[in-house]
Amino acid sequence: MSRSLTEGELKAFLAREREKVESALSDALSALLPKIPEPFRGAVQHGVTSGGKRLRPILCVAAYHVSGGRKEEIYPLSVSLELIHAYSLMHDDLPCMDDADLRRGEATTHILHGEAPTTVAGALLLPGAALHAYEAAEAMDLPETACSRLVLELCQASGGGGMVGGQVLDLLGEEQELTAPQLNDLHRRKTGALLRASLRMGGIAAGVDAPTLEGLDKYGESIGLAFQIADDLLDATSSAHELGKNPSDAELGKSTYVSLFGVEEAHRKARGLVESAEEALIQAGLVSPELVALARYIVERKR
Ligand code: GRG
Repeated sequence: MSRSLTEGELKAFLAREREKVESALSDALSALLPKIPEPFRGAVQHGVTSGGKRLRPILCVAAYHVSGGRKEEIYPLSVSLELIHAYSLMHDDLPCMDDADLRRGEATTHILHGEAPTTVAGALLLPGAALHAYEAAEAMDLPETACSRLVLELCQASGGGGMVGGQVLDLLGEEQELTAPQLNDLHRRKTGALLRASLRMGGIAAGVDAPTLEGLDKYGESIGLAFQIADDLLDATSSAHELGKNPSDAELGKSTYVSLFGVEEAHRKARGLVESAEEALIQAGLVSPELVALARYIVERKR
């Protein structure tokens, strides 16, 4: 069994990492906000700073560290992933998508700031994140090829073959019973692609060789799917108040791992994927109690 962090160590690790991520996000916002007219800034600010677990940057930094990377400038690079994630949640909550009024226990961005500013905020964050990633990679003194590759990873994960494509499949799949392969394809793109890119970008920033990148990739793919199964389990077994968000998957008529397999089997699948993630690290010779603990946290979290 791989070495993990104790509960206390994980709590301290997450708190420490979140603080650094928040600080890098605040710097990123200071660069982005002056580029848009003042009335639109509140929506961007809210979407990016209204809480969240900050898992994607934390995974990116952990992958960088286990790959031998030591520069503090990894934090600015890692938050490019969070800028994409923030845009996706803001747009996902819009009336033309999931029409949600509650997220992270608070009113959603369009409820507080209006639909047009929220649409603008998402549109600003998408290229803003790519630009931020490139500039952060340059500030790490990475070679030009690595800087371009990092932006490529971010854009591929966010685009039609990744998150946006997955969201389209999700919208088209409402009120339909999807098969397991269809559900896997949807979530590998919608949720999994950005999580997987988090690991890959950490590895690329550290200059890993191909087999190590492959190990991080496999870990990322497994936790990406495990994350979604855990999300479906939480959605099916917790109230909107406990989760701090609405509407539920059932209210939206969505197929989920729980509707397809039931609670027990979904739990079993999520645990199996965590084991696969740990195995991928072992196979690549990557020793990271942090990544092991994060994989377990992803399926045991309560939010
Ligand atoms: C134009 C079709 C089109 C799409 C735009 C809206 C969109 C792009 C993509 C939606 C992607 C999406 C909402 C994926 C869900 C991912 C997910 C499970 C989010 C929850 O992640 P957590 O738990 O959130 O990490 P916190 O709140 O902790 O940040």
